[in-house]
Amino acid sequence: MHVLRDGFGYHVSGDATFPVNAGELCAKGFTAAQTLEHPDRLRTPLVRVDGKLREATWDEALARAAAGFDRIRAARGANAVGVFGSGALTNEKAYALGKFARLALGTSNFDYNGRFCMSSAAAAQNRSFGIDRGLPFPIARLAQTDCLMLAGGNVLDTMPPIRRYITAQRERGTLIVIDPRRTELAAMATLHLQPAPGTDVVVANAILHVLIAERRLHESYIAERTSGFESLRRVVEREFPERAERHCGVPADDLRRAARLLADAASAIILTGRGIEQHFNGTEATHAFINIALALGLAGSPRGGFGTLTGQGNGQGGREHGQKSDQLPGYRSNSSAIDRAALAEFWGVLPDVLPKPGKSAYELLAAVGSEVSALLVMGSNPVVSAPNASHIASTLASADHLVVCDFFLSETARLAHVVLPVLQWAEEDGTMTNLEGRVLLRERCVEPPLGPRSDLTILRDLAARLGAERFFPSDAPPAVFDELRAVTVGGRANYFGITYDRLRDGEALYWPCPTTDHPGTPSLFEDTFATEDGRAKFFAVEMQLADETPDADYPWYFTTGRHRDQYLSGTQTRRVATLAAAVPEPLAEMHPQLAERCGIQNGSSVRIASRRGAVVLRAKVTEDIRPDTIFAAFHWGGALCVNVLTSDQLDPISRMPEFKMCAVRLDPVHQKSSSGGLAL
Ligand SMILES: Nc1nc2c(c(=O)[nH]1)N[C@H]1C(S)=C(S)[C@@H](COP(=O)(O)OP(=O)(O)OC[C@H]3O[C@@H](n4cnc5c(=O)[nH]c(N)nc54)[C@H](O)[C@@H]3O)O[C@H]1N2
Ligand SMILES: Nc1nc2c(c(=O)[nH]1)N[C@H]1C(S)=C(S)[C@@H](COP(=O)(O)OP(=O)(O)OC[C@H]3O[C@@H](n4cnc5c(=O)[nH]c(N)nc54)[C@H](O)[C@@H]3O)O[C@H]1N2
Ligand SMILES: [Mo]
Repeated sequence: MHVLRDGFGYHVSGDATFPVNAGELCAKGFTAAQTLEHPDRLRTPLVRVDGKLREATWDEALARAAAGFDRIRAARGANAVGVFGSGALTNEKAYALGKFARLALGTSNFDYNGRFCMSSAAAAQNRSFGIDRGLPFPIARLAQTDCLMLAGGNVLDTMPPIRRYITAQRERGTLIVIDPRRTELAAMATLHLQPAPGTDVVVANAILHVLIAERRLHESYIAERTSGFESLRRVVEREFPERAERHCGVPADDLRRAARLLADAASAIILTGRGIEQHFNGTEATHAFINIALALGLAGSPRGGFGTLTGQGNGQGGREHGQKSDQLPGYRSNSSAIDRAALAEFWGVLPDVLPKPGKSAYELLAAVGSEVSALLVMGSNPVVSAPNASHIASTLASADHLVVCDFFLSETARLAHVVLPVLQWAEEDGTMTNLEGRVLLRERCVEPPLGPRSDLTILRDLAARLGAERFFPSDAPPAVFDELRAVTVGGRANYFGITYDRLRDGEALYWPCPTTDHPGTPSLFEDTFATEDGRAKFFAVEMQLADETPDADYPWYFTTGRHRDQYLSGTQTRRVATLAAAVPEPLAEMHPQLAERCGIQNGSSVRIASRRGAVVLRAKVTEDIRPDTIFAAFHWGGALCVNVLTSDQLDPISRMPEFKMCAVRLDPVHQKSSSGGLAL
């Protein structure tokens, strides 16, 4: 990526020599420079005095931030101080933030927004393969596969540069898309399965049922490379396509056709996205698709593979370096005594000093104001992006001490006691790890403005004020990366051989990369899986109903996702004029039959209510969605925040919230009614 400056400001362009995207950027990428000099950019720390945020010096703001943590820790114990991190952070920052939580604060209660993103995918891949790397193979393989199945991913909107791989794949073979909406991708597919939200386990099990019934399994692969197939077979043998059809609404013949398209192809790849993972049973849903990939002998084979599409900029690296309490840097586990001892030795502390796993992201946010009195937020805006958002807005508003590091005054920062303004992506160095497990160096390309500071500097300075100076010898990204590399030796995500110099030389380095002359590992699992016995594990999973499903009072499914021209909680993209003009508000997508039944016209206002809250949005009446389902994007706060509707039921394995299904009712809003309308 290049950033140039002319009389109109900064401009971003792609790097045509970079193989992953061949220089192609999405609308968010090439407009990203508009956030650098945006008038809303925070340039001075803010502190809350007499209920209001006012400007402060760095000294005052850091002193207040640290004093608040110290006071609460002394009064209520270290676990009363929480930390909430992000997949937007570089590897260096993710590592430093986890170290800060463990050693400067000593708390068990830290997690990050990736719990809302990749946790179900990660849990399932770890359990089945022993390692979680989004794609265990280079992304270019997508273009070379005869059959591609994408379950719950809308990649043409959420990863636009992937289009060239999908177009090439489509020219060569067949594409199966599983989505309650007919997205542009689904419209391109050979076969589009349109299940009711939250019923993907049924879809996958029925496909596997057909593969078993029609004897299309890869028997020798199952025998030699996997374990657990027999108990799965017993479960899946009951999942007749006709029975599945009754649960998920996908015609039985389409389920059969999906199985045959997969089995007939000489090579096949199965990918999952948030559509199947962000559910109370998202880990099991991911297993259901891994099961198909294993039954066909695809994972770790040149004939195909299984992968998940990583979300945020550093969604992959963000989950490898210890910014969540159940996991240690280098993708080590905090439940393993060996892993704890290795890290403790490296950091020069006794293993007992390392806090045990604490609360997961939603549980942590929900505990603020009660068990947790203080919170440090770095790189997230949970007031907009957490499920059951009005509840989270009220818990955060009741914090004794909320410190937010951001470059804009996000909805979350508005509630803070201390706001620390940070540098942006173009203004400092750092590494990110992409969805293929390939480490990228993002070098500083513009002069940092006066005022904001790096997250790394803030962590070092806070640590010094908390008496933990010796653990943070440097805030320079290369020095922090060198420490991270050394810590990962012996871990599953071994980065030791990856250096800034090698990355600058343009080497394509995929972890694990244990030595500086090691070429990295573009493809995993070719000979063995990373499980204890080297075999990939089948998991017998069955459809379960969520706590909440449509009923007489709340008769429709509501699901959420993204728009191509907005990003996550919208703090950045809502401030970019071209993007805000292209997509100024969330629309409630619904089928003409549903609209008619509820007395709603295209473009009119509709009140959507769940058991937790209500929003008024404008309706987009479209045939591209199931007649029992409403979809809206979650990029807005305030009166347009759709997360006030979503459910906070959590996946028992991954602790992922149920973002993709809740039960709602719909009522037309007459423009003059007292309940408001868009002006709310
Ligand atoms: N433009 C844009 N791009 C982004 C982002 C963004 O905010 N904006 N965010 C980034 C991040 S962090 C992430 S995690 C990725 C996410 O990337 P995706 O997973 O592709 O995105 P989503 O829109 O959340 O969900 C994908 C699809 O799942 C469908 N879906 C909803 N419920 C269900 C269900 O129950 N079953 C099935 N099978 N499908 C369902 C939705 O209709 C939607 O089309 O995108 C990344 N890219
Ligand atoms: N209903 C519904 N809700 C969802 C989802 C869904 O599909 N449906 N998806 C979930 C998913 S997958 C995700 S990833 C989450 C994400 O949701 P959030 O965690 O809220 O992510 P962002 O909107 O990217 O918030 C990042 C904030 O950090 C700031 N920021 C960016 N980079 C940096 C940095 O380097 N340092 C610091 N200090 N700040 C920075 C930005 O300005 C912004 O305010 O939303 C989740 N919420
Ligand atoms: Mo995400």
